[in-house]
Amino acid sequence: MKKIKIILLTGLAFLLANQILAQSDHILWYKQAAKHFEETLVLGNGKMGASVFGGIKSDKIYLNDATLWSGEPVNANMNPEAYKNIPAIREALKNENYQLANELNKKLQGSFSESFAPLGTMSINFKHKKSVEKYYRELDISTAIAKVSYEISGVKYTREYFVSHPDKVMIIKLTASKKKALNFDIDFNSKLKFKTSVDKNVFAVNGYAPYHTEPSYRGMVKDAVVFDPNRGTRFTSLFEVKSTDGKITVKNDGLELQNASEAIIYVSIATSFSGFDKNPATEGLDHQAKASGQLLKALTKTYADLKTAHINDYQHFFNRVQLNLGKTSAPNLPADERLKRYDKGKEDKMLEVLYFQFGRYLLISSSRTKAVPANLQGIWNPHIRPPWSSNYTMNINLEENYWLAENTNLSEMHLPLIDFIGNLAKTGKITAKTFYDADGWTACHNSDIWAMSNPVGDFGKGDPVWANWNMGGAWLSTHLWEHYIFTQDIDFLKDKGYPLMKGATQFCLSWLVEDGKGHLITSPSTSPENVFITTDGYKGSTLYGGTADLSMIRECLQQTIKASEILGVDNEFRTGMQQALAKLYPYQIGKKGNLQEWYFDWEDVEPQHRHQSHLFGLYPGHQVTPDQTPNLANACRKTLEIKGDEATGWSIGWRINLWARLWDGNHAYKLYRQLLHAVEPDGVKIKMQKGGGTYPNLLDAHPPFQIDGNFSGAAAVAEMLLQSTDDKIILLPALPDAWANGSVKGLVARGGFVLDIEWEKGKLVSAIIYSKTNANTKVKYNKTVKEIALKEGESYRFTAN
Ligand code: FUC
Repeated sequence: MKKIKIILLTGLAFLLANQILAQSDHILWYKQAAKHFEETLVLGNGKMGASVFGGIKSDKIYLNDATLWSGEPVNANMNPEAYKNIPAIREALKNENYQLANELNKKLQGSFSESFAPLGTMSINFKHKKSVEKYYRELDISTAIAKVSYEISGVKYTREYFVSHPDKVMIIKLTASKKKALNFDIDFNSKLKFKTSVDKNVFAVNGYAPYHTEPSYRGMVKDAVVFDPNRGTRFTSLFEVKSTDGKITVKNDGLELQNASEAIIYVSIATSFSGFDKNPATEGLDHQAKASGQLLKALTKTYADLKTAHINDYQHFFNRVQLNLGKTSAPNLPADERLKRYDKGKEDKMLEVLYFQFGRYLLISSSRTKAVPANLQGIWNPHIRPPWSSNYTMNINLEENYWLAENTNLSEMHLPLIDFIGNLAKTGKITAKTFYDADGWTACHNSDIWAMSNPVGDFGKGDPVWANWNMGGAWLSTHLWEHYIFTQDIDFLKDKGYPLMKGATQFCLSWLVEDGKGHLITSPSTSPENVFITTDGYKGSTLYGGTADLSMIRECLQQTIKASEILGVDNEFRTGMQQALAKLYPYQIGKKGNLQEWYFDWEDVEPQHRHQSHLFGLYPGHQVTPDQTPNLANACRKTLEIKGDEATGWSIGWRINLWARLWDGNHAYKLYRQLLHAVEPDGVKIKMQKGGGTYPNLLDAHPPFQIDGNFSGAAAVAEMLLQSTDDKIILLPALPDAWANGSVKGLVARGGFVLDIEWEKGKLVSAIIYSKTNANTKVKYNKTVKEIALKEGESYRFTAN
């Protein structure tokens, strides 16, 4: 009897440990407040960002607005005669004089981009004197709500924070379990210029961003951050407190609340940004009216209503995808300790699910502002000269931010990028003409909220290895096609997508030149951000016919051809595209069995370099697959093997997707674990080659913090479970042994399909394929291929038998 009791009790304890105390797949929690930015809980409504420290005596919250950048509309016509240097560069390259070509290439440079600006820091300062017990801080990504709680002398204090998209404000609710125990004041500080004032119950901040900020990597240059009261983007930040029982005092330096048991803080932000081509000082939005309109409207609602509206809005997107990777035996630990434990090789499937869903959480929270995509740090940045200006880096990072948008069922969050591409096409038309004497439009290495599209480098001071890359138009145009092929939105393709794709293609067609051996190539060319060694031992970056350029152009041409066929337009133009496509210099396999990065089979200065743009055709492109092009797939594999598994966060994220496309689930999984390598929060220390991973708040570490790794990591999980092309869906193409049992609901496949997949012991059980339109496709699992034709709203159950 006693024995049975013990067994029962042990069983119960086990159950409790696994069910109730088991690791969460949606909550990150901590036993302490954040000390560093990389420990804060990030919240956002797609425009306003907040990074919550949750401090006990003083709770710091970094505030951001996606539209607050340094700078003003860019003069795209900044170097009108740059193109005149092209014949000389081409001549030097023809003569294999790479050094001269590289020097001349510097003449094809313009100004640097502007920087994403930090709006400021609000602090909620408490009058606590005694020591604190039971401190707890969490972010629940199933509701997008953060919480803090603790006890002091038996009094329980709680805080609840969210940033609402429907109500456009940040809300913080504070409670104390004892009457009059809640006492705090609120103040504000900023690295920007600002003034505070009182307007009835509102503590108001009005300020402005620099009209120019130099990239941080330029060091201590003169006038690195310049302000002018009559220039730059303006902002307003309003704070109001509502309390049922406390006394509120509003002063010129902040707000004070005394003797309350409950309070709600409302924070409303607006900027004067009114478009990439509008001067934010003279043609800007009425930011004061906007901020106060938002605030007044929110104040009329109850806390419960605000919270319900926020959760409903957020979950409308978030709940579309559910991932289950089976049972876990991991104990319930705070996120920081959990990462460290996982880093030692321990199992924690719920953390793997959490990281995937966290990527989706971040995209919903940072990408809902028209034509303002998530930047290098999403929308969360405390630095006035942030790493790499927290800008849009288009030789990988901006595109990588959006790899998860379509396949993880967040297509609406792709739209800010798509509209931004529309802006880039406008400045990019001038860039194409003035820098490259070319038709259409293109964009280069960097951009910013002003949609700058010129090559950077401060008119000749930049190293062409990064400054001169000009394939932004070709790469970005693939996002337009992907948006169409996933959504099947033909109106989008006709009205918005195709015209922009055509413009990007026109640039490619007029930029291509003959190599003298019957092929088309780019000249000059660079391959992000790698350095070759010629057979003579010269180390350089300007060459002709780089593989990365050609694979982006190939993808752009293939997709624009298909789009023109679907729309039944531009027959003659299509013939031109087809002819060019057939003449592109093909992929080459090098003596090491690798996919050649350079026109010739040259060595690399850094064979393990983080960039791998010449593998673009494998991922995110669709030119290389293990079954259709096995030799090229093997060459890509060889390149990845040479590169090894250590890299920066974004590079690891990309490599997971590359291995997934090689259908090597176990290698992809190995790198997924690597992406979750625990990195200490240490501010802005930069590591260029290795050391990528994850900070305690689950944000990606380049290092420093860069959000692309989060997004590509999430995209890669989907890519391991489901791949698709225009006419094929592949089920579980790269399922790792570690994920033997599981299910996923709501992943999206090209062709307008939504899938629920279930597997056991590493084998498919079934897949339900739901069609959003009338469509045909082939469904493949291992060797089984079935053709299906579905009407809008119909679904099909696929089993492997
Ligand atoms: C490119 C990369 C760096 C970094 C920066 C934002 O220049 O080479 O690693 O991600 O962009």
